[in-house]
Amino acid sequence: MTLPIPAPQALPVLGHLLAIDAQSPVQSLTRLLRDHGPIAELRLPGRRKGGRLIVVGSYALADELSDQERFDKQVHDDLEEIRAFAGDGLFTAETAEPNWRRAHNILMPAFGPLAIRGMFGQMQDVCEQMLLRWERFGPAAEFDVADQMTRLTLDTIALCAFDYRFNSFYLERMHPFVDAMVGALDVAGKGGLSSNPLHLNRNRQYRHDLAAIREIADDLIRQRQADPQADEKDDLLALMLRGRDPETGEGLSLENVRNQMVTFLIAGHETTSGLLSFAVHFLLRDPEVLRRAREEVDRVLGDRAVRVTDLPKLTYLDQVLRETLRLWPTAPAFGLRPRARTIIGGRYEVYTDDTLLVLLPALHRDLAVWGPDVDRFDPERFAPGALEALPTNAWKPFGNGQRACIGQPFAMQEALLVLASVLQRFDLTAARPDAPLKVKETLTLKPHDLRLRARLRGGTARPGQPDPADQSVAQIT
Ligand code: FDE
Repeated sequence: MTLPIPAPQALPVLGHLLAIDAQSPVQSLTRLLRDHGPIAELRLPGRRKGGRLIVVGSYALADELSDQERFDKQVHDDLEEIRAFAGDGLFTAETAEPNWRRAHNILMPAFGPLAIRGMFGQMQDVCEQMLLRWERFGPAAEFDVADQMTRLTLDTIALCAFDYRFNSFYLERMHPFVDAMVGALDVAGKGGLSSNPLHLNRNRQYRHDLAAIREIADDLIRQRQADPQADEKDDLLALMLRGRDPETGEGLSLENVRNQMVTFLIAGHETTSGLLSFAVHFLLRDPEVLRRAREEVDRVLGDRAVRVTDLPKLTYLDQVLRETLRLWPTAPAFGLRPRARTIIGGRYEVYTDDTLLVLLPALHRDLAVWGPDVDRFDPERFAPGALEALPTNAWKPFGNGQRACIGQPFAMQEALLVLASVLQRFDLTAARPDAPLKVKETLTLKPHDLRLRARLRGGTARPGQPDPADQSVAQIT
């Protein structure tokens, strides 16, 4: 016997539109599931995909849906909109599109552990720029954490992947590419091109932004092709241009390379920036967590710069990052569809055109897994021992299976390095300690208007400066 999927009270025409706050859909859906139960069918006007939109937020259902034999990634409505500029890049491609597997096979090695270690010096180079800036502005200056972290993560992915410098820390306004990307993401989040005549300007700006994104990416490709030393480079772009899929011997078209570049810039910066910003929020709010984190940094690093070999020893910081991603998974949902008509949860029938949205902030607050104090920030949940005891598929901030995040090791290495360097060098304080956390939603989640002050720590004059003799650190020029 199957049952209809429970739907919250709906209005005619508008369906559940009013139950969902347009400014913070993820947070309102998370509350909705908490009150309504772990599965809900939502009726929303103006959806692009056929089929139903079904949101799930329990461990039991997420575990069942993580079976790749039964479910495949669904490029859900929001991702469909990003296709306007990321095209058939990895994030927005259907698994069945030939370009997905081709690019996946070619680019996987570039994100393996060894390759990521090789990017450490460039990550440190960008991190140094941020720290130096904080130092120069001095202890009275207030920084918007998400703004700083976004400059950092954008510059880092561009430098590591394409050997290109956005130099965001030297510019008041961000690089035109960033403006175009932020503008386009914003409009995409509102549904893309609009038929409403009042939106003429918005549409014009959107077309302009899309064209700018393509032009800048194409220009980077042309510069690389014209570079006499291009053959010596072994970054992601080089691999995209030269790599061959071992299964088929085929390479990527230039159009697909451009789509991948845009994809990596988008996927590689907003999410990691949010992760670092939320981690800073939790450290500022919890003196005991901050004390333990800093104790670890001082014990492992002392006064010298972080080396890539230190990272596996920063186990408490790693716990802090994982717990941060539990409470605020910055890419907050992923979509699945059944490969064939099937029954989930023992009683709900689902069809191949349905979108099943796994809502991560709800999954990560399932009382059955995390206990009664799910809202409490507690890195001990990921302590050795506790970590192994967690059920598979209870924590999914990087998605699932073959369509999981290719950038996970990259993002975690970058976040560890940055947190460790910041704690080593500065005393941090919240500039507005009483302000409650506000979470801003675009496609990703980020703390809104979180501000900090950073005072250089006493003792050694400038602890943690990379040592030029150390092979594993950046050459800072
Ligand atoms: C992916 C991803 C995912 C899945 C989605 C879906 O399914 O739809 C997720 C959930 C994620 N990702 C998450 C994240 C978080 C963080 C921090 C990150 N992420 C980061 C990063 C960095 C980089 C570079 C990246 N990332 C990238 C990426 C890509 C390319 C992708 C797609 C893959 C495939 O193939 O599909 C992803 N990512 Fe991430």
